[in-house]
Amino acid sequence: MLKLYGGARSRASIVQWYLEELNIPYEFVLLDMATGEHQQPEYLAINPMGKVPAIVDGDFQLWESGAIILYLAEKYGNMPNSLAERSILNQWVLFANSTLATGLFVEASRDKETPKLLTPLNQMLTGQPYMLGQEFTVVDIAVGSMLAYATMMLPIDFSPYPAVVDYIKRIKERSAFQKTIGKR
Ligand SMILES: N[C@@H](CCC(=O)N[C@@H](CS)C(=O)NCC(=O)O)C(=O)O
Repeated sequence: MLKLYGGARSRASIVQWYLEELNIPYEFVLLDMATGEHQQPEYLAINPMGKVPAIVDGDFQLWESGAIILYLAEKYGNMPNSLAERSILNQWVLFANSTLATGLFVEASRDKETPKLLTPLNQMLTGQPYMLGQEFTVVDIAVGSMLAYATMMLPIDFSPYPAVVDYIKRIKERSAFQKTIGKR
């Protein structure tokens, strides 16, 4: 069975959310990060960076949440066949974990970056329920988790972006989200 390594409150919840969405059996290996279990040789053999999440799927080991959800989409989800369409999925997952995460979570640049990022997202989400259109995809795991975390953790006023607000509400209503990130 696939093993997901994470801490009690960590980005492992993003991967766990997607595993629940895909209905994949998994074992959650809870590391005691307070005592540094993620820095012990046993875990460093899985992720030498000493960060969570990581997965072990049979003989295969993988870390970085974005890489893991793209792997799961590839293996169990519904990845498109064309290079162009797959690249768009990669684009959004990388955007979520780099540009969007940095823009929202780095306090020094938050005020400048938030309108630049949320205005186009609001435009995109006006008239479509999910990031790529009518279907929930791995992109919603990446972008949706980042936006949902932002509402839970950051003093950002989302009211100028009503389509983003509706989107986050839609994301938070999903039962797989409630079982994972929403449990925080
Ligand atoms: N970009 C990485 C970030 C991983 C990360 O920083 N994880 C945190 C927990 S949310 C961690 O393991 N921190 C432990 C440490 O830095 O010692 C990902 O998305 O997987």
